[in-house]
Amino acid sequence: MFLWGTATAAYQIEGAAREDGRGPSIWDTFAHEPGRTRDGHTGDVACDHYHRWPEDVALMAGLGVNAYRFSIAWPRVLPMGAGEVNRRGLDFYDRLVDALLAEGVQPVPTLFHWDLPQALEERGGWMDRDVSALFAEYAATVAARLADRVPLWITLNEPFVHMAFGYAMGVHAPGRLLMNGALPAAHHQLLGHGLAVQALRAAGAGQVALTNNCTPVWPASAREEDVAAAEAYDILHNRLFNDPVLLGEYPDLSAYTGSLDFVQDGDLKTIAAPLDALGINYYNPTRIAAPTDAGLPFDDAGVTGYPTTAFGWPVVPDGLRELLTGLRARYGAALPPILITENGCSQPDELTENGTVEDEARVDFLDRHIAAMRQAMAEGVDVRGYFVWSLLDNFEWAEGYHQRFGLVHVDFATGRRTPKRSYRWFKEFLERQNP
Ligand code: PNW
Repeated sequence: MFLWGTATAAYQIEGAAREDGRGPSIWDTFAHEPGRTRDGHTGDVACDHYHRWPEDVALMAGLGVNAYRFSIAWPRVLPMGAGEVNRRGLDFYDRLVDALLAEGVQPVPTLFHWDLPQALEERGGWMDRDVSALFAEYAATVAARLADRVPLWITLNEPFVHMAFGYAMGVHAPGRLLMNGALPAAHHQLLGHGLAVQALRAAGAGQVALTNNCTPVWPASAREEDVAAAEAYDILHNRLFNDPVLLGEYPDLSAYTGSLDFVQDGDLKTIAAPLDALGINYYNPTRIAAPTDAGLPFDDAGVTGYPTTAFGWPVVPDGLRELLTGLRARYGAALPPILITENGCSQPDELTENGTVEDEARVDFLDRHIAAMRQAMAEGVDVRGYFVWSLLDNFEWAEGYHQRFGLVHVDFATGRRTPKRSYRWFKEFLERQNP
């Protein structure tokens, strides 16, 4: 069965940040620091999904999806990151899983979507190697409760974005500005992934995947310097996270570091544990030029000549086909089946006076990206699922509530949900698919 779904993440939708024993996460801390998010927005309430989840499950049932990708908040399950388990946190996801299954919607939980327990940040966050093992313990705790009903698990969401935005550039939690010094945060996430795969398998968790955010990298010109810079960027964004998992080795990281002393014997074997699927989040390609200063080995030259989303991201559906066929060409038989675990766009999405949201641009975006995915499948790429980001308008990290990605409009003052035109379009699209 091809999985057609929607995706969300805990901190972006749940709210109830201090309820039922949930501990603080690095995103609570970060969003409450002045100047970190647009207009000081936080996820304290967000979509209030923690209370309104029955309505959200009903929205998915009405949409006709057969899968839902959500994330589990580590600090709800283990308020201090490790040690004492908060039963009420697990109870929430247990109820959600049962409600989804009752509607014929397969739950696809992601164990880490950037909301690290604050207590673990105090010991260094993902810069601390021991956090990898603690992540696997957390995975085991969740699986012990849910593995009997959850057939497919995702360990991490986008370790690249978490490393780059959270640890290198400081624009996401935990707000560190380590630049190239952030590489251990990549390795320890990957090691945590590998250890979590072992823990999930031991708990009888069924299928296990990892989600990477990947981008086709275009050199700004055919000049040798631009081509070399594009290669360096491809290594950082894509290959740093795909090669160790699929091939058991790191790409050449000499443009970023002189030493991989944080990699210990046996780590790569752990990281390369066989996967049942690779999750790919696709938003846009990246155009790269030679660096103009001595800092990084590349410059972002910007993709021009395409329409853009409200975020300013270029809309390039064929980039998805290019990405998927490129992965197949690079990894060959080592590439597991692929799930598109996120694809979508932000749009202004104003609620009109008659209570509708006419988001034609999103309909067009989704239609063309699904066509591009199918083109890649026709060219031999084994894709098993597609999840729209997102079910709901939600807390878009540093952008707060200013970027709307949902098929369903959310009025953040009241929590009121209004399905957009794209929701009706996707519903009709799903009705046309073979069962
Ligand atoms: C993803 N980029 O993040 C995340 O998984 C979601 O939580 C998020 O809401 C969604 O995409 C939309 O942003 C990304 O700059 C953040 O390349 C940044 C980038 C890509 C994905």
